[in-house]
Amino acid sequence: MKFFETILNEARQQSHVVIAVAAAEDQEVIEAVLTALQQQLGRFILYGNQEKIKKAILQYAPELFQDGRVQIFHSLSNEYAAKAAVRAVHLREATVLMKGNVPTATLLKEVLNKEYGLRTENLLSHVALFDAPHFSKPIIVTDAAMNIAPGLTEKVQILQNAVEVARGIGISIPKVAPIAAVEVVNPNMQATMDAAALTQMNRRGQIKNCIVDGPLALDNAVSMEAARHKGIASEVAGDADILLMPGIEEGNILYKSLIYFGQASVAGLIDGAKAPVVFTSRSDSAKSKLYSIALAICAAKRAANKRIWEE
Ligand code: COD
Repeated sequence: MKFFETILNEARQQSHVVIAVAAAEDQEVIEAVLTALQQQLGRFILYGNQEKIKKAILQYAPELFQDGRVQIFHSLSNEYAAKAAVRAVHLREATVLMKGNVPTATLLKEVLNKEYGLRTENLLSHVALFDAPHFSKPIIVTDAAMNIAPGLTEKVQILQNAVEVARGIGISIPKVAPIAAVEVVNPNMQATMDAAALTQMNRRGQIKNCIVDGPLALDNAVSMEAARHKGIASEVAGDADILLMPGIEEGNILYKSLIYFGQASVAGLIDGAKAPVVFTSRSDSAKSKLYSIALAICAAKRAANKRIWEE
């Protein structure tokens, strides 16, 4: 996992970043937080059942109680923990939010809260970065967890969020493949129509900082041999950095296939909000949770730099 090591190194340089964890009293979440602290990644505010959190920390790494990089705030329930963690980011007490032991929809509803949430004028979307020893390069899949059935307008923003994340980890002009079942436009297949429109929007400068070409089927997006076999002449075919999936079902299935069949490691976050949200499934390994924290720290740094340029 060479690429994830690079991201960990990059994130280590942002030691001032504060991560608010919503419902931290989960063994895997605590393990990820403690590993992150041991790896010198940021500082943490943990919301949830104080007694359980303390017990878990004392069990795994009692020395971390002393160094002041972790604070605990008691919450009566996981819902309150989600609210409190979101509020902390809203009030800029923290710069990254992390999902702990709380259902996805509960946390997302808090993030979207109009009064104290983390909404911006952008669409929020899920971005997952995968790497595996046999991959020739890391690959981003979006959106596997937030937007259920995006239309063209939403796909533009999902794509742009993924491009921002890619640029945050050093892929300056990412190649984007809008994925469909086939690589030709078929008016009966909406994914191919959207892919063609996105490609043209990119050519006309409506979608910037990336090269978009589609529709592409999964094989000719990631395999040069498959692309050549189909006679596809494209800068993206066989070399995509970002796979834009047609909907949440396809995105989620690809996400889990890469982990379970492809032995890939993943780092996941929600982008487009006021702050990146570390977003992993319960089934993701502690390593994946660590990589997700590192990826979110890199995204927070890029967002901060962008704000400075824009102000
Ligand atoms: N970005 C920005 N604003 C949004 C977004 C978004 N992606 N989604 C909804 N909003 C805004 C709307 O404009 C509206 O103002 C408000 O939020 C509520 O919108 P609803 O009523 O459409 O949304 P909710 O609250 O019913 O649902 C939003 C969820 C994100 C919870 C919903 O889309 C969802 O359940 N997504 C799938 C999550 C999931 O189960 N993932 C599983 C894999 S881990």
